[in-house]
Amino acid sequence: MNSNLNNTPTANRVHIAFYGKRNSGKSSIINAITGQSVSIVSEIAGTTTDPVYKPMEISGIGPCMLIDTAGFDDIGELGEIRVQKTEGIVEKTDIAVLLFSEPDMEQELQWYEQLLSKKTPVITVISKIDDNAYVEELIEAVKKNTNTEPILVSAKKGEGIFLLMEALIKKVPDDFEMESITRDLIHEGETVLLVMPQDIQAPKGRLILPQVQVLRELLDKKCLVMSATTDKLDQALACMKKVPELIITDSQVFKTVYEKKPAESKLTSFSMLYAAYKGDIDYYKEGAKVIDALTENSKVLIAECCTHAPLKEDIGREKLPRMLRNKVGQGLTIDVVSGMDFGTNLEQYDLIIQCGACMFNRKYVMSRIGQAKDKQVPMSNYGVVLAYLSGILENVSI
Ligand SMILES: Nc1nc2c(ncn2[C@@H]2O[C@H](COP(=O)(O)OP(=O)(O)O)[C@@H](O)[C@H]2O)c(=O)[nH]1
Ligand SMILES: [Mg+2]
Repeated sequence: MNSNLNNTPTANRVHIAFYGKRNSGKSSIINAITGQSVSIVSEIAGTTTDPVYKPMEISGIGPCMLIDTAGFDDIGELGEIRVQKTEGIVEKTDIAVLLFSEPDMEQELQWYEQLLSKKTPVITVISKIDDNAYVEELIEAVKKNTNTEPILVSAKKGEGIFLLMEALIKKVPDDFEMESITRDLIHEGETVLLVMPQDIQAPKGRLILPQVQVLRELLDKKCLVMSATTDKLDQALACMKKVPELIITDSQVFKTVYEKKPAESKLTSFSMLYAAYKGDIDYYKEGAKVIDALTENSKVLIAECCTHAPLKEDIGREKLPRMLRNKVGQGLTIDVVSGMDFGTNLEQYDLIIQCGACMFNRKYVMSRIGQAKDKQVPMSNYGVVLAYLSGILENVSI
């Protein structure tokens, strides 16, 4: 993942994934779109093994991420693993391109249903039309079974690629460009104070992604921005001619900042803003309140996205568990999962606490929330829980 200022972060790109049987021509279409050999094309079925990610810019869409998957008809032990990986991709697909290349389309239609159940827009494609004896038959069957108008493509001859791009542009979800991270909390010409302790957790020599993105957005909004570490908070406030309209703080020092802030200043945290930007803030708030009802017999799942080597005072592995156990009792069971792993038996938990998910896209986080809701498990988020445990959730602007 890149948090370079020049690059659009992966999580903010429209994720477009290609699904189809082995050899249906997925890699060839991606290559035709990107105009370069991103994925290895081969007549040997199963050439694309792990999903291949290609970041690119499509005019009309903006920054996107093309994802080439292994065929969903893959066989054998390894094949099964590849199909599982493809299933994982479904969770983060914003737009799916589903290829049909032969009359037996039972699997294609199963994947179509699965994508629809995730509310993912699907573009159907009939591939290899320059050398496909079943084109007419396929058009009829796809129309009948999916109620979509398939796009006819020959990657070899470059036919239909432009139509496919047009279809992609039309399918970009309306809510994709979440208007802004700071939403209506701040406007042009207003003053914001950012409290950003650069402690042991902070990467050397740079800011973390949420800080970079918020700062950039505030500059785009033409706000006046002052930044300070926690120990310089008093000085920062003292040197401002009028109090800042908004203070955005690192959650770890929420309480300190709340106690020191001018009454007129609204207060929020980077992680609360992200919780709302990436997830369902109302569900998270409800989830945090469940903490009061936890007992030593309860089970909590902490889900973090980064697979970083945990540092001392790691929030997910040390700080939150300690705060929770201090409140509930030392016997409280807390499991921690990281990366794409989200646990399969969610129903055993009384509460799930998700990290800020700065590396994942909104679609993926919403899919996790959907799973929790399906199993009726309350879910919250690091920033929201920290605000709740500090006793100031109701005083946070969001
Ligand atoms: N005739 C023809 N062959 C194609 C076309 N697209 C792909 N192929 C061939 O079909 C085979 C599989 O293509 P590939 O893109 O690797 O399929 P994937 O397994 O779905 O990624 C290769 O031999 C390609 O050259 C097409 O539009 N027309
Ligand atoms: Mg391939």
